[in-house]
Amino acid sequence: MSNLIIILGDQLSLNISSLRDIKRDDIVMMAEVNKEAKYANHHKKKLVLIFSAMRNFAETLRKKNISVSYYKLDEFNFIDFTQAVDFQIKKNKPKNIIITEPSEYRVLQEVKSWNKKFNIVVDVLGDDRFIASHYDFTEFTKNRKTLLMEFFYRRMRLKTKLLLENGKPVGGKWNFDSENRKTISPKETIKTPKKITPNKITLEVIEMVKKLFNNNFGDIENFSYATTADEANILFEDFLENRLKNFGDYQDSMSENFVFAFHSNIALYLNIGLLQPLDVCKAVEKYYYEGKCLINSAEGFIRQVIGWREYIRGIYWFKMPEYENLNFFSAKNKLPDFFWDENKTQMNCLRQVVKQTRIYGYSHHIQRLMITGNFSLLASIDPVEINHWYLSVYVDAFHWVELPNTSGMAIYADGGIVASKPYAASGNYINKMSDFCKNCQYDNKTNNKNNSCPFNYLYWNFLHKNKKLLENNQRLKFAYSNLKRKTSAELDVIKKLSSNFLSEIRS
Ligand code: DLZ
Ligand code: SF4
Repeated sequence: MSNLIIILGDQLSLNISSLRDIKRDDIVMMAEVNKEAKYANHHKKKLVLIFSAMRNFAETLRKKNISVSYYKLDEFNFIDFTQAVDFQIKKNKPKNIIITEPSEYRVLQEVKSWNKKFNIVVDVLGDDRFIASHYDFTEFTKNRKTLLMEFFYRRMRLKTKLLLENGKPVGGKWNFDSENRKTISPKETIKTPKKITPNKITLEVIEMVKKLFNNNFGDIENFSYATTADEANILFEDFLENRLKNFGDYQDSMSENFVFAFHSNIALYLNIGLLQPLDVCKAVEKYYYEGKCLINSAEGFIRQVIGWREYIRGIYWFKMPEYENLNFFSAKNKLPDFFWDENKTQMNCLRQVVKQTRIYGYSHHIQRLMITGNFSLLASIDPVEINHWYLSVYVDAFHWVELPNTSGMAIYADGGIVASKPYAASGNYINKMSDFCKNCQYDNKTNNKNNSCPFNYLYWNFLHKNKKLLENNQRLKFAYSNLKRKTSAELDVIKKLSSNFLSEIRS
């Protein structure tokens, strides 16, 4: 009797554990299902990416003489994975089910129900495409007062031996974050990333998404992302050759004039399995050793992949399911409409970021953290609403990576598990790190006028409102000593402007 191997939409890697011991008569099942397609208002390009990459992966398996049962959404219209599995079991009567552990809590619960429901052995294998196992992360958490990323990252450097010489970090320190903060001069020329021409499968999926998901967020036009491992490698090579060199210096910089800047934009491929974390890090390390980039670029890139990405996944599994409901500031405001339509705000920074997001399903990490995230923090947006937004609009967003990045890093809803302080900032920071303010109708220099930059008064309002919760945080000492210098008359104006602004976006 054959086994049924299930491959999920973010498990598109030939080296995945579920395929490792595949036998000749085993059958692979892949299914496009309504529940996954509809649990968020997924960006149209995200749906195209996932369905096309799934269909392309099925073809790759078939070329290796593996039998694949593939269920398209517009042909089978299955409700969820369980309905697809039920159909498959009735058709093939497999001995066992084999599956690599789903990356998301919700899906794992569904998989766990199959043993009882179908009276079948379900073999859930670990996902060793990640560098840290669940065991590694639990070991890291033992006897620790805080779970900050830095110490976890050092363990990952030791484990992978990346940028390590005789057990010591290359360049003399572990972290070059302080050298990642230059702003890009308008004179700088940046080669725009290579584009992939959609293949036949992608064109077919585009038509399906237009038909079934026409009202979802985002533009579907000009889809040029990779949908196979070979194509993703072409795009990664393009980053290595043309952008890695400057990535370190400028990774925090933001501008109206560029979208991807010197970023790699490979999270979407890592997260669905078209690229492997260790492979991309080794390629970057090689570039550094060959003298083709400086340490701040190589270390900055590797930190994002083996440090931050793995750490976020560790936090997700360590803290779920409670993590989803955390709301440290009891934030309750609704997400403003302009998060879905940039024309509904005059705040140029938000306008630009939402516009890029609508077109590409992408904005880089500082835009996510310091523009949309910072705004949501200062404006007390309900964590459920802002998490749903991030999960929907970014092509790389999956629950395991989106939730801790948003609730932990961007809006501090977890009360300091991930971040050592809330990343609250006034318009001053945005003005320093971007060119958004020069084309904005709001005045970045003041916080007490009707046309003052809303980030300015919302920032002081936030600190004032949450004084009890935050004033003992050592990293906010400077901010609170500045707040103390404000007169009560100044604070009254700040509170009034904030309340007016918030009541406007609430309605
Ligand atoms: C995000 C997504 C979407 C939109 N659709 C599917 C799908 O139809 N079939 C599938 O196997 N996976 C899909 N995914 C990815 C899943 O939501 C989820 O992230 C993974 O299955 C891991 O838990
Ligand atoms: Fe954003 Fe304020 Fe700058 Fe306008 S002035 S772009 S609202 S930070």
